[in-house]
Amino acid sequence: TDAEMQKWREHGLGQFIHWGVYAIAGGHWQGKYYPGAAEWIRSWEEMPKDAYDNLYKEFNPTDFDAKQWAKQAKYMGAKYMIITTKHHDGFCIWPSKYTDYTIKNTPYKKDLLREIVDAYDKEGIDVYLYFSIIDWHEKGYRSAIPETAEEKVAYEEFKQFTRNQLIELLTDYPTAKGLWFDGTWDKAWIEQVQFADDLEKEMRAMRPGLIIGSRFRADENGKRHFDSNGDLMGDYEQGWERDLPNSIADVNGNDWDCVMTIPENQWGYHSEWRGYVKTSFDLIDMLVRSVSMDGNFVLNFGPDGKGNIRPEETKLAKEIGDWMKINS
Ligand code: FUL
Repeated sequence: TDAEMQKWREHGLGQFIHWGVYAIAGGHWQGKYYPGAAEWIRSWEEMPKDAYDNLYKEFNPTDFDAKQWAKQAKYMGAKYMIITTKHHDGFCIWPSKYTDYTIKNTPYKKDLLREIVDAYDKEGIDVYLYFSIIDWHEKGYRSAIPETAEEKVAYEEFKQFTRNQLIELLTDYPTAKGLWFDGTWDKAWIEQVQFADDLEKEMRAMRPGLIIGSRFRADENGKRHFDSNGDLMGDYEQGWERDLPNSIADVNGNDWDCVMTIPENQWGYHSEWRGYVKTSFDLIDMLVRSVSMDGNFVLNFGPDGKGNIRPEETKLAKEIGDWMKINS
């Protein structure tokens, strides 16, 4: 509704967190450097899929302290945060009852999402749930349009699974303000217009005021990134430096946020950043430009497998926070 969107529009700065079992690998497998985005390592041909799918058995983030994360975000000046509940690998940081591939079955056992939501709520930072439609772990998931009868049945099951998980998230984490979708570019999903429409209606009826990211309705032309108004938020994805609008005219009255990585195209934890790493000067410049063009700027953090936010990120959060104290 208007009141919720109005609040979202005024946020200015947000925090994104990509965290999951890929953080254990940290962009390496058996000493080999993975040049892609760390959270994509499962898709690398050198990464054995079953090895990846068993990594969660080692996921034990004993250094994780949600309160400390939330305090740091607060100091930085973030008014909202987006947390990866499930990335493309399918691992759930909440104990979903629809799959075994969750935090519950790791040595850590406890509900990470609950700890995060509670800690950020306490700091007065609105929480948004990132959810990937791509799910490499689910049998029924397909990127291409299902063809055989068997594939079709499996894909229908996958759609119901997706729906169940979304309803579960909205039910069990009622303070979350919205959903930030990803991985909706698959041919199989793009076809599901009616299903997506119905699901969107169902979610909105359950949770009046819910904000839903524009990627939920992807189209093949990449339009998903910047096509929102009303209670959809559009986004520019900024793994690289491309795509920030040039002027307010480009924005065309739409709501948008710019999600930004600190190194080049790394969202999840990669132990070895290569290439250009943005400075607080760069980030503040992008924040100011985003806000001046009626957008929000969302800075991404990728904590490691133990739950530590890396020192480089902590330093930037502090520098941005110092600047915000004087200038915002
Ligand atoms: C992309 C994903 O593929 C990346 O891993 C990351 O999550 C980014 C925000 O969105 O589409």
